[in-house]
Amino acid sequence: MEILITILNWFSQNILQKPAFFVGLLVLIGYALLKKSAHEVFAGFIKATVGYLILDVGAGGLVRTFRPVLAALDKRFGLNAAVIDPYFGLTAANQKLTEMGFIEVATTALLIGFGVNILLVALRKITKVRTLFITGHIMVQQAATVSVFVLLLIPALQGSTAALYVGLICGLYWAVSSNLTVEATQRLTGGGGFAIGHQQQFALWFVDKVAPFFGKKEDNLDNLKLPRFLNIFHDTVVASATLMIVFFGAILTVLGPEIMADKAVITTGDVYNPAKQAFFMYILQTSLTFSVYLFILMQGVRMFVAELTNAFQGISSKLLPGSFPAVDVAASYGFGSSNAVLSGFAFGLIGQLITIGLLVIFKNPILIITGFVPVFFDNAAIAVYADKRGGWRAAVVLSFISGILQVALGALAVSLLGLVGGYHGNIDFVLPWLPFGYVFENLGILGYVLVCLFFLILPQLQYARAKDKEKYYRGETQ
Ligand code: ASC
Repeated sequence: MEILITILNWFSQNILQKPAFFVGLLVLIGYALLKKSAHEVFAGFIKATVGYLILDVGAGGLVRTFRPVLAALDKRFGLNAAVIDPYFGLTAANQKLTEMGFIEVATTALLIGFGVNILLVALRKITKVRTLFITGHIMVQQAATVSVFVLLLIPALQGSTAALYVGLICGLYWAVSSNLTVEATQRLTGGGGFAIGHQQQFALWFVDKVAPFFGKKEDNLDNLKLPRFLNIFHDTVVASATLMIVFFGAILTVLGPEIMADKAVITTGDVYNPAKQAFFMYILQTSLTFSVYLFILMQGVRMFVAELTNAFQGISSKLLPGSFPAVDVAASYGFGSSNAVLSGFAFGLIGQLITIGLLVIFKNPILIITGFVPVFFDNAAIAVYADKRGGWRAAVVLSFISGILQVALGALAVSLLGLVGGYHGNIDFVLPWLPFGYVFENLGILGYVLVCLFFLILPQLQYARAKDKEKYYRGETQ
């Protein structure tokens, strides 16, 4: 017994609490199960582990660059600033979990959640769930954010089985939300055979339902003339750097050189040195440094995701033939109007900027900063799906509304969870997750149970509404 406990402790300390090795191990096991050759298993392990370590470098850099700005904003205006972006959100959630002493929960929950999803699909005759969520980097981010939601807001679940509760609800969310996107995605792609496993499944389901009320699908975005300069935003580095220059340019200009050079305020990270650099260049360098670390971080993500997806896909196709893989939302973009992605980004950004302006005018204690991932990927997807069903009006209105919600409800989420520097920000993580958070906070364990039941009921309703039950399982539109 003692030996067992020693082994478990070792495993927890060295693997579970070190996500890089945990993700590497998942890939190693996945590839071994798929009977890949030893050198492929080894290469997969290395790429997944190194990829995750690179992500850590990026995340550390973001924190270091952001801290001086956060300290100055707090000192000068009593403001907490948060970038609404899942990478900033992951960093903030992990900091919170570390403070709470639950950093290992998120990775364990990821594994449990994946298992729950597999089980729900295996029992699909009962559960009506057809989709397996295999987007690894998204699962890493969501497991961290959901851990904070569950453990912070329901202290009664903070015991030694914490990871079980978080894992169960993660698995339910992954399975059920992606299952909601089957029909909409099949309609969009003309039977592409996949569903969405990303960060806007509830929104896509909703958009697919309401878009037809806005107009005719024949009046689509292909007929809309967009300014040519928008094309530069197809490039992640250009887009994120531009956003950072705009936001940090404005913030640092308002803060001014004195406070950024004050060693009593800026206790960690780089302090501005007026003798060595013009303030304008310092602002530019700080803003661009965010893009550098985001780039590093995404590079790492790409490395481990490719391996994790292969491993997960292999496992699911062996274990669950006939199920739908739920994949990255970017897979849907090629099926929309050529203008849809950039229109969604542009109108979502306008919605975000207006709402941020209102937060500032009304002196909200939390300053929201636009992050690249939600404003681009969520709103692009919303426009793609909306345009397909209700034409350009639906795309414009719905991505604009999404931008407003991302900021307004994102600010509420930051204060509910007491996060510093960032929040997940994607549309599913304001709706439905913010209301879930309030339910957890007010009803405790009962709230947790109700949310789980809500998840379980959704696919049943979808199935009950399907006229042709065989088509439901084949994912054919009714
Ligand atoms: C996200 C996220 C990314 C992007 C990518 C889009 O939510 O974390 O890196 O969207 O998955 O293809």
